Amino acid sequence: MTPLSLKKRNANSSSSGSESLNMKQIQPVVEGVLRETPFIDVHTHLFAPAMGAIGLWGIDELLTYHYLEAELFRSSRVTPAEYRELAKQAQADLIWRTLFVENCPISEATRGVIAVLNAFGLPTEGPSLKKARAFFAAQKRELHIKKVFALAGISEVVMTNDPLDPQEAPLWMRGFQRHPQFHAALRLDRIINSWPKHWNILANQGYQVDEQASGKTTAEVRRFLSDWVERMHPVEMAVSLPHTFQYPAEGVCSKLLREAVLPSCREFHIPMALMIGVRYQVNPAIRLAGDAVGRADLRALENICRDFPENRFLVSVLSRENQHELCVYARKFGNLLPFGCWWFLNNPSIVEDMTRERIEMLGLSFIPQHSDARVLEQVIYKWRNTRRTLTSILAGHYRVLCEDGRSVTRRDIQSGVTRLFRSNFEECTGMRNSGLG
Ligand code: RAT
Ligand code: ZN
Repeated sequence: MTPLSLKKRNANSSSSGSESLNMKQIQPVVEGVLRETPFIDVHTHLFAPAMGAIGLWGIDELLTYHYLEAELFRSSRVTPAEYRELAKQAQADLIWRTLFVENCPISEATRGVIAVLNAFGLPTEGPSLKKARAFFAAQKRELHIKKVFALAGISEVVMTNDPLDPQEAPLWMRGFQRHPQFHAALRLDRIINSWPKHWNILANQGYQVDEQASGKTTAEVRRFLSDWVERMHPVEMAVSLPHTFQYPAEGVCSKLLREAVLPSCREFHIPMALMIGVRYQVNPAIRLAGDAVGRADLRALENICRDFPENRFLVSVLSRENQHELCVYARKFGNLLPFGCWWFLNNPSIVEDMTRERIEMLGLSFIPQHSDARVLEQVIYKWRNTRRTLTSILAGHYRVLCEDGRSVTRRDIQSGVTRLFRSNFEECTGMRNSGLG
């Protein structure tokens, strides 16, 4: 069902929402509030419509999502090299045949495609993708985005914007029509994680930097960041970090964080999103699908949160084994806001565990989920799944609160859901006050 806007919902609401709910009423009210509250999707790989072809959408992109490519190589004898030789439609056909026709699409990522097809009334079975291709080809981009956001129950998304990406950077340099529902995030992986491979791009643009990050380098990286903040108006800076990440440490990564990136975040009053725990390219043959996970030493996070008390940090960790520690650190540091069940964690069984623990330890002071969508229509299934999983979890927590002697109202539930899926992020980024984004 299409979520209503906040305004419309309030107008439709027959009661003030302040009456106590009985045990039986709690779950349906939670379900309704989750359905009707438009969420902010705080981390995606989607792009504003005016950014053109780098924004992925439609059935062929949905089927060649790297989560599904990883599954293809488990159920087919095709090699990664043979798969790469195929044109996009042939890759999509192969994945459809292998994972959806010859096998039952029961995994999380395959079921997602089914849910998207179903949301648009398209066939979910059979060998041919003809109808789906015709449907997506007929969509007008702007209108389609509106429809998709409404089906997903989201009001806006945060993109991932890499200033050193050879396809993306020229778009920002030229300028394009910004879209109010697509916020920028200044993503710094190439600078923070692989400076030796990228410093010369900055040097060629006239910044006085060197490979060792000596001399004027950190001041010049700050100048670079300042130029990009002006260009992008990002709601945050962001980086994904390996499971081996240490702070403080010898080397360029620590130095750039300490002397350039975090001071810039402070200067511009924007948070830093740290996504920790990737083991990059354990199988390079399958490219984007080839990253894995490793348990990180979160004392690095402890050191950062303590050493930079004026900075705000949005943090997601990839290893399941790190989740408890992350909650403990969030209890120690008010400048740390845990977000999302990232990547390999975005499966209902794990989301359920993590979310229960976060509520028990942090109340409502975290952001339960982001979609990480790379293909527009994925937000439909990813947010549907989140709402489904969250309904019983939240209802359960409100019911035990009731049992323990505190009445619960619709208003409590509405303000809780709004805090989790909107205002924690709005406050952390200051996006509503600053006009950024
Ligand atoms: O979930 C994903 O698609 C990953 O490949 C990554 O994009 C990860 O979310 C990231 O932002 O680095
Ligand atoms: Zn991502």
